[in-house]
Amino acid sequence: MFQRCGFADADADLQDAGYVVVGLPFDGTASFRSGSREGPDAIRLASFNFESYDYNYDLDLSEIAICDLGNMDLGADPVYAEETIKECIAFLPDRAVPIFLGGEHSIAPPIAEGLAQKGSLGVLVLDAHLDLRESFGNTRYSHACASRRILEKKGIGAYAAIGIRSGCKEEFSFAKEGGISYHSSREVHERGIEDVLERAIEKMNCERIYLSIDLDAIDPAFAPAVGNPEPFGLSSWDVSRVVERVAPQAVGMDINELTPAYDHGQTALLAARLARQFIARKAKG
Ligand SMILES: [Mn+2]
Repeated sequence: MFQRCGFADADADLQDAGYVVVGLPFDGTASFRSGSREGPDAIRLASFNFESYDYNYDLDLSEIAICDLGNMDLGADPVYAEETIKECIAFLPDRAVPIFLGGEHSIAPPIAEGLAQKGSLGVLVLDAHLDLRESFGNTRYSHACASRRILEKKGIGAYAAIGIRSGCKEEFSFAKEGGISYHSSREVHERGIEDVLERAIEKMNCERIYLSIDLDAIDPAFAPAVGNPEPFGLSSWDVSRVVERVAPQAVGMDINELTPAYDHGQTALLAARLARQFIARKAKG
């Protein structure tokens, strides 16, 4: 009789919630394929494909207090979007672990800034791209500058990127000169995700981690519907392993860059499954 909406099993009110889902439908700086503003609702729709019971952790997501606040009205101006996202972080109760559904990757810097105000924060980024440009397309707020902006935020005590396989020469020089920790997808392919992940986390050496998943970190074979697809990426298993390892100490996560118009559903399904795994793993403790 009534159409389902919101993320599956997210039927709690904000004041009771341990987890809060927020849609950030912003794609104002998209540089190749736009449409990630449709991402949050595509992930929500895909989330209904899955059982509420997660056999990996032997718990039922319908018994976990999850709230879906819906989508923020972010418009198309990146400055406005950044300010609005910061207001959202300040508004969220500390008790609720946020899961942000993008939207393009430029949603991550204001989230990291807001969460860093609540305590020193390490940011772990999964991405094909270094995103270390000073500016791109005439704006410093571009999704191609996301990691550069994250690194500039106050309270970011540590940073690492995994899945890297694209950037301009200046970005790689900037990373090298600044001692910025990044791991290529080739490294993951050759040494395995466990080894790379442990090295990255050990070097970060921090208690509070924010996990930002740009879906283009994953190989286009598994996640084709992204703004800037790059072959030779991580597998779905690699990313699942990252979620499993990081969730217990994570203070939040985002999944960004899903462009549903280029999907046959598999990218949205993977995004939804990763979000559900994050919640289940964290709830397991
Ligand atoms: Mn990227």
